[in-house]
Amino acid sequence: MYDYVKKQDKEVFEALEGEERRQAEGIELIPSENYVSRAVREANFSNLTNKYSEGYPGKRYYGGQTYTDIVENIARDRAKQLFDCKFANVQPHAGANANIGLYFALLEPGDTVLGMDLSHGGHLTHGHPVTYLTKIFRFVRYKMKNVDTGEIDYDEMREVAKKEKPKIVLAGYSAYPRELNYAKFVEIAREVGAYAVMDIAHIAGLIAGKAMKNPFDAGFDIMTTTTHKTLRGPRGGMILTRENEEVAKKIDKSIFPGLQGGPLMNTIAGKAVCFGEALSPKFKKYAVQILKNAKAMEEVFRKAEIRMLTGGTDSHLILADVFGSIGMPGKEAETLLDEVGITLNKNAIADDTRGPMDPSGIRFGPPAITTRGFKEKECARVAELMVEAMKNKDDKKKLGAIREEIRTLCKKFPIPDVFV
Ligand code: DSN
Repeated sequence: MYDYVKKQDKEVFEALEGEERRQAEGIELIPSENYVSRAVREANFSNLTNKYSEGYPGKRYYGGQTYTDIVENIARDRAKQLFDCKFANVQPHAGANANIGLYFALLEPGDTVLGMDLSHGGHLTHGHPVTYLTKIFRFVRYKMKNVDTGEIDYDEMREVAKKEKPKIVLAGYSAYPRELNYAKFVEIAREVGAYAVMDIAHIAGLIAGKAMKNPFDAGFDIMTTTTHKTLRGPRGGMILTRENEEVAKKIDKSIFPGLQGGPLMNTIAGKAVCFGEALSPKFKKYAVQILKNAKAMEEVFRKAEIRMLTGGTDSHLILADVFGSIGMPGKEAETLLDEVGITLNKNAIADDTRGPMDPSGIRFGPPAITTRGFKEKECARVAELMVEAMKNKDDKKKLGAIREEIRTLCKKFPIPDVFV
């Protein structure tokens, strides 16, 4: 690995080697991260990185597209099969581009989007005031009714929808651990003549692996996603349209030439390989195991009496109020756990009284360690070690022992190369 970088560029080589070591010897609990297979890595670093392919298969602006067309068609076909829909655009460079491209496809400047309140788990690209999107579109909000159960306030959502007349009713989140009542979203969207859209970035792998429900089955019109989280592909985005061809055409035009230039064909090859893996029976087992592992971690936190937002999880992530429960701010927990070899992220909790750079919570989950082969027992142990470390933050000896145990666990479960 990295032979040519090693010969040519020592500085970059050392950083790459360091990251290889960090990933191999540490426990990755950021719920939006994962490991890709060697096949996905190879496709992603293939010489398709040399190719310009503006346009879509069969309709490109440059010559030499025999193989790019093959690769993009495979990616699109597999995506459609995975998520049971008629149209797929696999060109968005990222989840953010997928969402931005979608807004521009369906909205005029000044139009309204109804999305999850950002402090209750929504995402930057769902209309955070720091994004340029808010200079162009209006974003209005719904929230959880009860932060201890995660129940969404669907009555409030309906009221806001009737009053504000959104063109998009947007479901989806980056820090909300429960499954939604998809039928309610569709019902409210239909009542006000809006598109029902779900950003499935976090749970795409769980939907593809049939461990969670597919929002298309409840009638959602469009789904946007990243491909690198639970779906376990290369970094990138995608937009799926259930059946409306006119909408799918608008989306294609919006992504190219509206928003992006040449697609990253090497990444699209990685997506194609990842979607092939996700269609395999092994992937279904993987998706189901993520949910079991998250439950095992939830149980340990419950016993340790650390408050979890929404009371726990139905998915791959847990949001814990460590400041409220043990007086440790999220940032301190993130740093402390990093030192013992456990990576996760500090995270705001619903209606957090602390600032976003030093919030009350931590967000974590088992998608990456499940790829390593961890089952409930190992995941529960990792959660126990997290609690032990946080409750013994000044005991250097104890923290050293935890670091050693993490290293041993990682050696026992090396990052695999082959997933199918
Ligand atoms: N940064 C991603 C996450 O971690 O949830 C969302 O874009």
